[in-house]
Amino acid sequence: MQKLTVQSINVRAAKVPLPEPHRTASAVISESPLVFIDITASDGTVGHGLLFTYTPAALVPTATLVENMRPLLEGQVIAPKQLASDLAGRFKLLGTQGVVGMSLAGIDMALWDCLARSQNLSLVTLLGGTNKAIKPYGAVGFDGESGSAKTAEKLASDGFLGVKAKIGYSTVEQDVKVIRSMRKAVGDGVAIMVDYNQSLDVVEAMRRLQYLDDEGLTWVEEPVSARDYKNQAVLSAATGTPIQCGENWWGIDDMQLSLSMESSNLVMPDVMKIGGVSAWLEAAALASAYRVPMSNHLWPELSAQLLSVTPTADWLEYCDWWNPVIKNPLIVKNGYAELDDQSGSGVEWNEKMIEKYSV
Ligand code: SMN
Ligand code: MG
Repeated sequence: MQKLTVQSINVRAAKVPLPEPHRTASAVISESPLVFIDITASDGTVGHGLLFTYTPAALVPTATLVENMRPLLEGQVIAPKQLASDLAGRFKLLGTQGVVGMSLAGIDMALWDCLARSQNLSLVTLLGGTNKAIKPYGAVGFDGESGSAKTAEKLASDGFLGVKAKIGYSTVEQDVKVIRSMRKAVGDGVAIMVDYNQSLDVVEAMRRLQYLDDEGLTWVEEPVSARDYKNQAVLSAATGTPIQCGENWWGIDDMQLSLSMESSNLVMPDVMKIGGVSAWLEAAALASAYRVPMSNHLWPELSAQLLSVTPTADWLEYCDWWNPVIKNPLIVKNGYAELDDQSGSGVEWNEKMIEKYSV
C-alpha cells in the first residue's frame, strides 16, 4: 500500500473578535488570535489544525514558526505519533514549551485530522472509540452578581448541565454573592464551577477555599499560580471542594509532575498546550492510571472526540469564541454535545470569515 506523505503546508493567521469581551481575574480577552494550519497529503486529503495564541503579540511569530517547520515535514510519512516524537527530538535543545510547543501541537492536530480524513473516518473512530455523550458546561465571565446570574440562566436554559464563572473579586464575600446569585438562577440541578485564573496567593486561597466549602461547587479552578504544584497539593488536601488544574500544563511532563504531587483532584489539559492529539492520548492514559477525572480546556469540537476515548472523561468545556471561523461548530442539544459522523476531527473552516479577519 502506498504510504501517505506530507505534500504541503499552508499557514494563515487571523484575529477573530469575541461577541463580548471575556473578563477573568487576570486579564480581559476581546479577540481570539488564531493560526490555521492546513496540511495536504500525497492523496490530496487536507487536514486542519488550530492554534490560539492568547495574545495578538504572539500571533504572527507563531504562524511564522509553523511555516519555518515546513522543511521538517514535507515528504514525511503521515504517522503522527512517530513524527511527534521525531520533532520533539529536533527541538530538545531549545525546549518544547511555549510557541514551539504550540506549533508542534498544531501540526500534530493537522496530521491526525489528515490521517482520519484520508480513510474517511472520524478521529474518534480512527482512535478506536465511538462518540460518547460528555456533559457540557458553559462559561460565565467576571461579570458581577447580576451579569453572572443572567449568563448562567441563559446557559442552563440552552441545555448546559454546568456553568463555570470567573471569580476572584476583591473579597470572598463578593465571590460568594456571585456564586449564590448563579445558584438562584440555575437551581440545584445544574453544576457550578468557579475559576480564579491563578489570582490568589496560597494564604488567601486557603482562607477563601475553606469559606467556599459549603457552596456545593463542582470544582474550584486554578486558585494559585499554575506552576505552584506544592501549594496546590496543600490546598487540595485541606479543602472539601475538588481543585481543578491543567489548562496551563506544557506537555505531559508538567501533568505527570502535578499528578505525582497530588496537586489537584481533577485535571483539564488543553489540547494545544499539552502537545496536540498524540500528547492528549498520553495525558488520558496518565489520568486513567491515577484514576483522576479528566475534562478539557477550549477546542470543544476536537476535545469532544478526544474525551470520547479518554477513560476518565468528565466534563466538556464548551466555548463559542471560534464559531465565526468554523463552518460546523459543535451544537449542544438536550444537555449533551451532538457529534455526528464527522470526518476527521470534525472541523471545517469558514473560509470567508478567515479571509475577513486575516492579518
Ligand atoms: C480561560 C482562560 C483564558 C482563555 C480562555 C479560557 C479559562 C477557562 O481559564 O478555564 O476556560
Ligand atoms: Mg480556567
